[in-house]
Amino acid sequence: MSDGFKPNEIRGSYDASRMRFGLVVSRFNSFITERLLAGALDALEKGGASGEQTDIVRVPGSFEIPIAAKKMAQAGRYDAIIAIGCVLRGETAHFDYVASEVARGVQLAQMDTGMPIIFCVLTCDTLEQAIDRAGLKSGNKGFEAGLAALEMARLSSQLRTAATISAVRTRKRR
Ligand code: INI
Repeated sequence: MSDGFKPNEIRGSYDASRMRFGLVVSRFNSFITERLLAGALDALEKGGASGEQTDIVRVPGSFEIPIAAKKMAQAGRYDAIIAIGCVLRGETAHFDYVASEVARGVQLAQMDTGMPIIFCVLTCDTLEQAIDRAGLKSGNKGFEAGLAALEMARLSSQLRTAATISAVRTRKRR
């Protein structure tokens, strides 16, 4: 690659100014999800988001996260959404259904709507593992999700602008 070859690089940042965020939080295993929520809000606040720019929506369990997240995305009010839940493996097969459907549903919702939906749903074998990921040994996955939301909100905005610029360039070349 020659020194003169300088591709354009498009990236997000952690700057939340003028950005709106939605958080959908499962009440099931609230001992964990409330800690993840606190971590996510901490990251958003550090990025410069204000309370007025941020909405929290509560749902009964992780299985209900995708439908709520999709409706929030369709409302067109947010720049990014964070989905927060905690699925713990119990004695039944319920875990596998809930864990796989919430992951699939969130991915479908973001692909259908084009809205970044950050996946902050813990799927753990034990409560101890979940506690570790909700602020103890392994940091707070909610905080990491907050950072990802900041970055993806800004990146989406950059990509909208980049698409506009390239459309204008193409029109000029014609
Ligand atoms: N919901 C969770 O968020 N985590 C779980 O661990 C869980 N388990 O194990 O049952 C769970 N179940 C409830 C489920 O998400 C729905 O709310 C319920 O099935 C009603 O649709």
